Amino acid sequence: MLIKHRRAWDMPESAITPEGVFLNRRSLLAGGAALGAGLLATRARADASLYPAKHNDNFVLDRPITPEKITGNYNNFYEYGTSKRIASAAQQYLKPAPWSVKIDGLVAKEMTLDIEDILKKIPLEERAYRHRCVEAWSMAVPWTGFPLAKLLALAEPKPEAKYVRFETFSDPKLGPGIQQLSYYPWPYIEGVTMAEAQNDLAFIATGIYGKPLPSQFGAPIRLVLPWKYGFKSIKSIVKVSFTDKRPVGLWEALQDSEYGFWANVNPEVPHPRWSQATEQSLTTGDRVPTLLFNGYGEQVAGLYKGLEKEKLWA
Ligand SMILES: Nc1nc2c(c(=O)[nH]1)N[C@H]1C(S)=C(S)[C@@H](COP(=O)(O)O)O[C@H]1N2
Ligand SMILES: [Mo]
Repeated sequence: MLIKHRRAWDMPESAITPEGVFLNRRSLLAGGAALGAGLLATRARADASLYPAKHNDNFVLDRPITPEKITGNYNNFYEYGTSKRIASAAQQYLKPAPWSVKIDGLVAKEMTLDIEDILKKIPLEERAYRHRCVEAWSMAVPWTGFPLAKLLALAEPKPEAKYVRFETFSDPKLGPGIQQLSYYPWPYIEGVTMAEAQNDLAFIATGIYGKPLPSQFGAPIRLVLPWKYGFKSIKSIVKVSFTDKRPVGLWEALQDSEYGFWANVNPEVPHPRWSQATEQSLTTGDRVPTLLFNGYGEQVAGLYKGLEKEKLWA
C-alpha cells in the first residue's frame, strides 16, 4: 500500500537545492521508495528497556518538537540514495544489531565495542536539539544518547590527537546507494577538532523520540552536532579514529567550495548556490530566520576564537 501525505514542506525534488545537485541525479532503489504501513514500527531490541531515558532540562527549545511522522519520512542518508524518502529502504537493508564500533588511532587503548557494551558503560539521557540542514530545512527533535566526550574518554586519547574522524559502514549490502552512487567517495566520513568533540553539546545519539533509533536516522549510533550544518552529523558509525591530520569528509571531498570542514551555521554567509538567511521548518512549512550557530553560540562560539582566518561557515 502506498500512503503519501502531502504537506507544505513536502516540496517536489525540483524545488529544493540539495547537497549533491551538482552531480547527475539518478533514480535508484527500485521498489524501495514505497512507504509501507509499518514504516515507523519500532523493532524489538534487547536495549529497548533503556528508553525513554531521563530528559535533560538544560536544553530548552524555542520551538515545538517536530512530529516523528514528519522527520521519520524526510531524511538525508545517501547510502540509500539521493531522495528524502529512504526510510523503508533503510529499514529493509540496515540491520542495527549486531553492531560494533572500533576506536583507534592516537589512543592509549585501542578498542572495539559492541553497541550493547557502549550502552552498558555510558548512561543515556534525552536532549531536545534544533537540527539545521545545509539545504535550508530544519526540525527539532528529542535525541537519546550521551555526550561524545564520554565515548572518547574510554579509549584515552593521546596528547598528539588533534581531530576525531568518524566513518560509516561501507558495505553495499547494508546500503545499496553505495553501489548505485558509485562515483561518491565512500565511505561517508566526517571529522571535528578535539575541542569541538569535547564540547558538551557534541552528542552521540542511539535513540530518538524515547526509543532506539529507527534505521533512517542512522541506527544504531550516530553523531549530533546541533550548531553545525546537518551533514557533519554522521550516521551509523562503525569507526572513530583519533588523528593529527584534519579529516576530509565525503561532501568536502566531492565539493570543498560548498561543504567545508567547519560548516558552522551562519545566516549571513550564503551557500554558493543559495541564501542561508532563513530555513523552512519541517514542523510548520513556514520560513523562519536562521540563527547564528543554530542558536547555540553561547555554548560554542568560544571554540572558534583565534580561528577567524578559517572558513568557519561553509
Ligand atoms: N552516513 C551518513 N550520514 C549522514 C548523511 C548521509 O547521507 N550518510 N546525511 C547527512 C545530512 S546531509 C543530514 S542533513 C543529516 C540528516 O539527518 P536526519 O535524517 O536524521 O534528519 O544526516 C547527515 N548524516
Ligand atoms: Mo544535510
